[in-house]
Amino acid sequence: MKPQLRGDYSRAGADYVVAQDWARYTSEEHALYRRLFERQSKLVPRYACPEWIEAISRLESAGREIPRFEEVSRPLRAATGWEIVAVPGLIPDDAFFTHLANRRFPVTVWLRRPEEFDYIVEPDVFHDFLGHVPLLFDRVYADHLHEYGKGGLKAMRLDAVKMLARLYWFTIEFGLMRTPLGIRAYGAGLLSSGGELAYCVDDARPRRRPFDLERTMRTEYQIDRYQDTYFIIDSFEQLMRETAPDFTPIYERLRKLPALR
Ligand code: HBI
Ligand code: FE
Repeated sequence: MKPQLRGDYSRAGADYVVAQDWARYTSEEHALYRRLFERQSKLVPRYACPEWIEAISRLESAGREIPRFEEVSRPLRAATGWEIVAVPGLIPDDAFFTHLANRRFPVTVWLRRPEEFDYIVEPDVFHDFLGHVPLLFDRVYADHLHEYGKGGLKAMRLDAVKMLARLYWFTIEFGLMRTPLGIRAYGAGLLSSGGELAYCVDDARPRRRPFDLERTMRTEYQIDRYQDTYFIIDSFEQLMRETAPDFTPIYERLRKLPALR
């Protein structure tokens, strides 16, 4: 792993799973989590997709304190067969994809520091939990992410992870959805962001393109600022349908083409 990663990887097994050790969170950390949640709560009624809003309403304790993963895994298993596993932070692609391919979503155990309230580069428990986990209660999204995990393992064999990672970035992390209420966010990087959640919907500057599989795979992204380009899906069914084909010939074709912005 890259040495600058923050988490404690010394206790992680080969699958990078650790114990959440919930009792170790301090009351300051729970309070910081609650403040992060409260800020997002003011934004999501206007900017989050309906599936996310529906799911979060079922997780009543989600905003009070840092959640106990096991307590959320129980209803999640019943709903879509997914569960949460605790990890020290970013993990290698093969471990990440293997978890997804087995309906296990890796959630980082640690919480950002107070001075990172507005912005953090590495995913923390707030991003991973609040951004990703609620949508795993949605049957179609849940099935899609399972397929993505299997596709990731295949992309590794085909040396195409970079292209697949762009698809992930512009959908699962920064995706927009057209709804009867207007454009809404379903990407976890948006749902967990204090600034970009309104920006991605309201601001005139970014490009907003209809979802285009090959274009997402060719589009470069920035990890340290708001996106220049967002892709809009019509529904999770559309995302599922358009990502269903075998990517092998697509990768072969696209790897010879220049990247887009
Ligand atoms: N690890 N914990 C964690 N979370 C991620 O989102 C993640 C990861 N490792 C690799 C990875 N994402 C990406 O390389 C893939 O989605 C492409
Ligand atoms: Fe994420």
